[in-house]
Amino acid sequence: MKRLGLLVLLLGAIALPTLAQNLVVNGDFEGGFSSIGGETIANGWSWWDAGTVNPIFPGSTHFWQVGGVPGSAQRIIGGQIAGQSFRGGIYQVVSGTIPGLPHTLSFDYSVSGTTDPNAGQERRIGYDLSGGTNPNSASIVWVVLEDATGDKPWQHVETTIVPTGTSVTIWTRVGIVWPVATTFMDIDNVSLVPVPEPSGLAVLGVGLAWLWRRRRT
Ligand SMILES: [Ca+2]
Repeated sequence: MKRLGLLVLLLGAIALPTLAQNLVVNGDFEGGFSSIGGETIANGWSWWDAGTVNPIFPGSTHFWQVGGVPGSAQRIIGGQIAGQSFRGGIYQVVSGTIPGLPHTLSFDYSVSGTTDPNAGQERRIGYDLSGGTNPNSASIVWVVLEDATGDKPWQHVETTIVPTGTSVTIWTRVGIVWPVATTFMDIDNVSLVPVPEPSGLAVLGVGLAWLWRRRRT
Protein backbone atom coordinates (compact mmCIF):
# COMPACT_ATOMS: atom_id res chain seq x y z
CA MET A 1 0.00 0.00 0.00
CA LYS A 2 2.89 2.30 0.77
CA ARG A 3 4.30 1.74 -2.70
CA LEU A 4 0.89 2.33 -4.31
CA GLY A 5 0.57 5.54 -2.35
CA LEU A 6 3.97 6.70 -3.59
CA LEU A 7 3.04 5.88 -7.18
CA VAL A 8 -0.24 7.83 -6.89
CA LEU A 9 1.70 10.76 -5.40
CA LEU A 10 4.25 10.66 -8.24
CA LEU A 11 1.57 10.46 -10.93
CA GLY A 12 -0.32 13.29 -9.26
CA ALA A 13 2.80 15.45 -9.38
CA ILE A 14 2.88 15.36 -13.19
CA ALA A 15 -0.81 14.84 -13.97
CA LEU A 16 -1.77 18.50 -13.48
CA PRO A 17 0.67 20.04 -15.99
CA THR A 18 0.33 17.09 -18.40
CA LEU A 19 -3.43 17.40 -18.64
CA ALA A 20 -3.47 21.20 -18.58
CA GLN A 21 -5.41 22.98 -21.32
CA ASN A 22 -5.11 26.40 -22.90
CA LEU A 23 -5.77 28.91 -20.12
CA VAL A 24 -6.76 31.70 -22.54
CA VAL A 25 -10.52 32.22 -22.96
CA ASN A 26 -11.56 32.37 -26.63
CA GLY A 27 -7.91 32.40 -27.69
CA ASP A 28 -8.79 31.12 -31.19
CA PHE A 29 -11.50 33.81 -31.59
CA GLU A 30 -14.03 31.18 -32.61
CA GLY A 31 -16.11 31.85 -29.47
CA GLY A 32 -17.94 34.82 -30.90
CA PHE A 33 -17.66 38.61 -30.91
CA SER A 34 -19.72 41.36 -29.33
CA SER A 35 -20.55 44.82 -30.62
CA ILE A 36 -19.48 47.39 -28.04
CA GLY A 37 -20.01 51.05 -28.91
CA GLY A 38 -19.82 50.31 -32.62
CA GLU A 39 -16.64 48.25 -32.25
CA THR A 40 -16.43 44.45 -32.55
CA ILE A 41 -14.57 42.81 -29.65
CA ALA A 42 -13.98 39.08 -29.21
CA ASN A 43 -15.87 37.53 -26.28
CA GLY A 44 -13.67 36.91 -23.25
CA TRP A 45 -11.36 39.80 -24.16
CA SER A 46 -11.24 43.34 -22.80
CA TRP A 47 -10.28 46.40 -24.81
CA TRP A 48 -8.51 49.64 -24.11
CA ASP A 49 -8.42 52.86 -26.08
CA ALA A 50 -6.11 55.73 -25.21
CA GLY A 51 -7.97 57.88 -27.77
CA THR A 52 -6.30 60.70 -29.64
CA VAL A 53 -2.52 60.66 -29.26
CA ASN A 54 -1.95 63.62 -31.60
CA PRO A 55 -4.34 66.61 -31.31
CA ILE A 56 -3.83 67.43 -35.00
CA PHE A 57 -5.43 64.10 -35.96
CA PRO A 58 -8.22 63.32 -33.44
CA GLY A 59 -9.40 59.72 -33.43
CA SER A 60 -9.92 56.49 -31.52
CA THR A 61 -8.97 52.83 -31.90
CA HIS A 62 -11.18 50.52 -33.97
CA PHE A 63 -11.82 46.80 -33.54
CA TRP A 64 -13.01 44.42 -36.26
CA GLN A 65 -13.70 40.73 -36.76
CA VAL A 66 -11.66 39.47 -39.73
CA GLY A 67 -10.52 36.18 -41.28
CA GLY A 68 -8.03 34.22 -39.19
CA VAL A 69 -5.87 31.11 -39.50
CA PRO A 70 -8.39 29.57 -39.71
CA GLY A 71 -11.84 30.96 -38.89
CA SER A 72 -11.98 34.37 -37.28
CA ALA A 73 -9.38 36.70 -35.83
CA GLN A 74 -9.39 40.04 -34.00
CA ARG A 75 -8.22 43.07 -35.95
CA ILE A 76 -7.01 46.14 -34.07
CA ILE A 77 -6.75 49.29 -36.12
CA GLY A 78 -4.61 52.08 -34.78
CA GLY A 79 -3.91 53.97 -37.96
CA GLN A 80 -5.21 56.12 -40.73
CA ILE A 81 -8.94 56.19 -40.98
CA ALA A 82 -9.68 59.68 -42.30
CA GLY A 83 -6.34 60.80 -40.86
CA GLN A 84 -6.83 59.79 -37.26
CA SER A 85 -4.25 59.15 -34.57
CA PHE A 86 -4.91 56.73 -31.76
CA ARG A 87 -3.63 53.92 -29.62
CA GLY A 88 -5.34 50.86 -28.15
CA GLY A 89 -5.74 47.13 -28.20
CA ILE A 90 -7.30 44.08 -26.62
CA TYR A 91 -6.07 42.30 -23.51
CA GLN A 92 -7.02 39.40 -21.26
CA VAL A 93 -6.13 38.66 -17.64
CA VAL A 94 -5.52 34.92 -17.93
CA SER A 95 -6.06 33.12 -14.64
CA GLY A 96 -4.99 29.64 -13.56
CA THR A 97 -1.26 30.00 -14.20
CA ILE A 98 1.05 27.98 -11.96
CA PRO A 99 3.75 30.14 -10.29
CA GLY A 100 7.30 28.99 -11.02
CA LEU A 101 6.29 26.50 -13.74
CA PRO A 102 7.23 27.23 -17.38
CA HIS A 103 4.27 27.99 -19.65
CA THR A 104 4.25 28.05 -23.46
CA LEU A 105 2.83 31.30 -24.83
CA SER A 106 1.99 31.09 -28.53
CA PHE A 107 -0.09 33.05 -31.04
CA ASP A 108 -0.37 34.06 -34.70
CA TYR A 109 -0.39 37.65 -35.91
CA SER A 110 -0.17 39.71 -39.08
CA VAL A 111 0.48 43.42 -39.49
CA SER A 112 0.11 46.11 -42.10
CA GLY A 113 1.59 49.57 -41.91
CA THR A 114 4.40 51.96 -42.62
CA THR A 115 8.17 51.39 -42.49
CA ASP A 116 8.68 55.03 -41.48
CA PRO A 117 10.23 55.04 -38.00
CA ASN A 118 9.12 58.65 -37.54
CA ALA A 119 5.42 57.81 -37.83
CA GLY A 120 5.11 56.88 -34.18
CA GLN A 121 3.59 53.55 -35.17
CA GLU A 122 3.15 50.86 -32.50
CA ARG A 123 2.25 47.23 -33.21
CA ARG A 124 3.01 45.05 -30.21
CA ILE A 125 2.01 41.84 -28.42
CA GLY A 126 3.24 41.04 -24.95
CA TYR A 127 2.53 39.82 -21.44
CA ASP A 128 2.50 41.15 -17.90
CA LEU A 129 3.53 38.63 -15.25
CA SER A 130 1.91 40.79 -12.56
CA GLY A 131 -1.53 40.18 -14.12
CA GLY A 132 -2.12 43.92 -14.21
CA THR A 133 -4.63 45.92 -16.29
CA ASN A 134 -2.50 49.01 -17.03
CA PRO A 135 -1.62 49.15 -20.76
CA ASN A 136 1.29 51.49 -19.97
CA SER A 137 2.77 49.38 -17.17
CA ALA A 138 6.56 49.06 -17.22
CA SER A 139 6.17 45.40 -16.30
CA ILE A 140 4.76 44.48 -19.75
CA VAL A 141 7.27 42.44 -21.78
CA TRP A 142 6.74 42.96 -25.54
CA VAL A 143 7.35 39.72 -27.42
CA VAL A 144 6.33 41.29 -30.74
CA LEU A 145 7.66 44.75 -31.66
CA GLU A 146 6.68 45.58 -35.25
CA ASP A 147 6.72 49.35 -34.95
CA ALA A 148 8.32 50.13 -38.35
CA THR A 149 8.61 46.87 -40.27
CA GLY A 150 5.88 47.38 -42.87
CA ASP A 151 3.50 44.64 -43.97
CA LYS A 152 3.88 41.06 -42.78
CA PRO A 153 1.68 38.04 -43.51
CA TRP A 154 0.66 35.70 -40.69
CA GLN A 155 3.56 34.89 -38.36
CA HIS A 156 3.61 32.19 -35.67
CA VAL A 157 5.27 33.00 -32.35
CA GLU A 158 6.06 30.60 -29.53
CA THR A 159 7.94 31.50 -26.37
CA THR A 160 8.30 30.22 -22.82
CA ILE A 161 7.35 32.36 -19.84
CA VAL A 162 7.47 31.57 -16.12
CA PRO A 163 4.51 33.09 -14.24
CA THR A 164 5.23 34.53 -10.81
CA GLY A 165 1.57 34.42 -9.77
CA THR A 166 -1.75 32.77 -10.61
CA SER A 167 -2.57 35.18 -13.44
CA VAL A 168 -0.80 36.67 -16.46
CA THR A 169 -2.14 39.44 -18.70
CA ILE A 170 -1.83 39.09 -22.48
CA TRP A 171 -1.50 42.52 -24.13
CA THR A 172 -1.81 44.00 -27.60
CA ARG A 173 -0.96 47.59 -28.48
CA VAL A 174 -1.59 49.23 -31.85
CA GLY A 175 -1.28 52.92 -32.57
CA ILE A 176 0.13 55.75 -34.59
CA VAL A 177 0.90 59.43 -33.91
CA TRP A 178 1.36 60.64 -37.50
CA PRO A 179 -1.31 58.94 -39.64
CA VAL A 180 0.80 58.52 -42.75
CA ALA A 181 -0.40 55.01 -43.55
CA THR A 182 -2.93 52.41 -42.58
CA THR A 183 -1.81 50.59 -39.44
CA PHE A 184 -3.36 47.40 -38.16
CA MET A 185 -2.61 44.13 -36.45
CA ASP A 186 -4.59 40.87 -36.60
CA ILE A 187 -4.22 38.26 -33.87
CA ASP A 188 -5.38 34.63 -33.67
CA ASN A 189 -4.72 31.35 -31.79
CA VAL A 190 -3.54 32.85 -28.51
CA SER A 191 -2.52 30.05 -26.18
CA LEU A 192 -0.95 29.82 -22.72
CA VAL A 193 -0.31 26.25 -21.57
CA PRO A 194 1.70 24.96 -18.58
CA VAL A 195 4.64 22.82 -19.67
CA PRO A 196 5.06 19.42 -17.96
CA GLU A 197 7.84 19.96 -15.44
CA PRO A 198 11.00 18.07 -16.52
CA SER A 199 12.09 17.67 -12.89
CA GLY A 200 8.67 16.14 -12.14
CA LEU A 201 9.18 13.59 -14.91
CA ALA A 202 12.67 12.84 -13.57
CA VAL A 203 11.22 12.26 -10.09
CA LEU A 204 8.66 9.89 -11.61
CA GLY A 205 11.43 7.99 -13.41
CA VAL A 206 13.46 7.61 -10.22
CA GLY A 207 10.32 6.55 -8.34
CA LEU A 208 9.38 3.91 -10.92
CA ALA A 209 12.95 2.53 -10.92
CA TRP A 210 12.81 2.30 -7.12
CA LEU A 211 9.43 0.50 -7.30
CA TRP A 212 10.75 -1.90 -9.95
CA ARG A 213 13.78 -2.75 -7.84
CA ARG A 214 11.57 -3.30 -4.78
CA ARG A 215 9.31 -5.67 -6.74
CA ARG A 216 12.25 -7.79 -7.82
CA THR A 217 13.76 -8.19 -4.33
CA1 LIG B 1 -9.32 31.71 -35.38
